[in-house]
Amino acid sequence: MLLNGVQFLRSGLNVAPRSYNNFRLVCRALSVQYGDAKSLTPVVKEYVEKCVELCRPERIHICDGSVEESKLLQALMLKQGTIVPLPKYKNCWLARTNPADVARVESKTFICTDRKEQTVPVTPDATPGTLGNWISQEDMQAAIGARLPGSMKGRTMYVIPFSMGPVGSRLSKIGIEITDSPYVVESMKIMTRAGRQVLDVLQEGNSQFVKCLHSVGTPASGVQAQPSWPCDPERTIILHKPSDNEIVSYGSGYGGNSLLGKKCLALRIGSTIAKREGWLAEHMLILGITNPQGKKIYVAAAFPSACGKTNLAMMTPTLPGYKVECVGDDIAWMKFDSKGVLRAINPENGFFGVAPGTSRSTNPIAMDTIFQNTVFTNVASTSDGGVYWEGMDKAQLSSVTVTDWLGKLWSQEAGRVAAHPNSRFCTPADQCPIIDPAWEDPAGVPISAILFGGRRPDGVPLVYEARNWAHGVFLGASMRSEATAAAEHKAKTIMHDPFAMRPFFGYNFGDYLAHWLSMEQRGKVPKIFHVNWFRKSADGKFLWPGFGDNARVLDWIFRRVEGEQCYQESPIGRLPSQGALNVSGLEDDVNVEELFALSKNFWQQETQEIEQYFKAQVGDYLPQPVAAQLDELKARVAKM
Ligand code: GTP
Ligand code: SPV
Ligand code: MN
Repeated sequence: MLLNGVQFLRSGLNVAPRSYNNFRLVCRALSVQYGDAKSLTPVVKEYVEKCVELCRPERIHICDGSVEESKLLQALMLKQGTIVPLPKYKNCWLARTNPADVARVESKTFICTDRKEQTVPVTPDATPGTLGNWISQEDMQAAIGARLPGSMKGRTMYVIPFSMGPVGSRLSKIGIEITDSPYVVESMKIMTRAGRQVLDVLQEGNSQFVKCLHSVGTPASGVQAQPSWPCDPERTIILHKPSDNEIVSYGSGYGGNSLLGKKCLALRIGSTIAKREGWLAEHMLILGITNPQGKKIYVAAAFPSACGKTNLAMMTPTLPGYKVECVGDDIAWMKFDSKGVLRAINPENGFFGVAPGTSRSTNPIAMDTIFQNTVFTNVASTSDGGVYWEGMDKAQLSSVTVTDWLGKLWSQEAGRVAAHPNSRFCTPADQCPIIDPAWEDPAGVPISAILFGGRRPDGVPLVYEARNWAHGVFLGASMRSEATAAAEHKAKTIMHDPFAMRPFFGYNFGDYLAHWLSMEQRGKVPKIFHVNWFRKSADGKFLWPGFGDNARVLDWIFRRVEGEQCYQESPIGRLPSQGALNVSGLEDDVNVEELFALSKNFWQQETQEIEQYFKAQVGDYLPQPVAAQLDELKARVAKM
């Protein structure tokens, strides 16, 4: 197929574009003429060619990952108005998106398999299903056919080779993201290991990679509401085809919709690879904690989006003698080693963290991380070249004017928020002052405990421990949490979010549960806990101070991992025994009794709700050991 006007820009160098008639020729010619193109393996070239034929870009840019390349892209985005500089900090930028493109769109996210039940449980009652959206091969092709042809017309197509996990590690996976958004390129260069070195690994015979095609698109009308942030919100769609390790995302430039290494590769496609290969790809932070005796363990924790992973991963313990170090804040890939130890890597290279609520008092470590080499999105800006969001120190506002995330002048009396609730910072992980020394260890870190949790204003105690592995799997399966701004759900309803993976499962949740249960046969499984920092009193106030004081909960968990008998049985699981939770030195009075109170009425309703959910959403796919855990819980609650 002949493609006119396809030009090639050698990445990082401001060389004059060359015209070719045929992209195949371009690739062949480049492999001779340009060093970078030579490093594209035949399979990568073939994929790039296919994308060119489909999307018809004006130019091609193969990313090398260099600083010079970033400078080039920043200059381009400045010119297009996509970003503005933040001169108060070093190499920091602010992007304001189209207000219709501010979060993940779960309703427009699909997994494509031959049969529906490979993607989601198919049950008579599941209308609609809430554990993912299935799409047929034909419908996926049609969706692509209706959107992608010519979608990059007039734009540059960027080819981003990236590694999820340390480059070359046995546990890492490679992706090639093709995108028409320079903002995505800059963000991917922070969030993943991207550039030349990844192509070298592919060249060394590891030809496997996940195909990630992304286009911000153009509305059917042909008119962009906000030219500085092109997108097509009406027709946004995010497609995954696990059998081909392929992702196609159209219409959104935001976060998990467009940075395809994150949720699309590391979780949705990742979970299907993990199932095949016998490991776990999870929506979990990883932290190292050292106790006052100098002993260190690693903990992984799954909380739904905007429920506290980044904050826990970087916390500053208020308990004397404890130290927390951060391995990752969002995703964990965990695999048993030959000795049966569960080892985890953080496949990411940066943090895409929620800005609102981040402050010196809640997360000083994040504040020490994010004010250099960072791209902020949808936060407010200040007239002295800085940023502002809800929860940040207000004292600084006395001497500046504030422009909100929509670009309008803002004041504290405005009666609206300055920053979008899902506004974020995108910042390199190695800038974190407490990044763990082993965070890039290709072997991963040993995991001693797994935490599940969510926003539960009522009924659920601060912490409890699973009785055994199957009970722990049941705790993950029955997780619920208040909806947040990370996706399009509006009301503050309590949603089921099993394993914090509801928006991220790559295959049938019933099979996922069976896979989790099978881990017990593969090695030494960690202890499992459920935590809830968000229980509220009758007057609507948080009962627990949270943040650094969550170290008090980690202390109890640490002692349980060490085998200390500091627990008592309860109908829902093991609670700290009387006085076992260290509350000494807490600044405010905490009503420990109310924090741990168990109500028979509440737990009867909760178990009924879980039963209903399993029946409607999981049906016959629910593994028997999980069903048995629910029956046992019901029986214990009945005796309360
Ligand atoms: P994603 O990046 O969307 O996956 O979110 P996350 O799980 O990393 O959530 P994050 O740590 O960014 O926290 C989200 C919001 O919850 C922020 O506004 C925090 O200030 C708030 N938060 C985090 N930890 C606590 C806590 O212990 N107590 C209370 N009350 N709020 C918290
Ligand atoms: C989440 O929503 O869980 C996130 C943010 O971590 S995003 O990358 O947009 O998915
Ligand atoms: Mn997340």
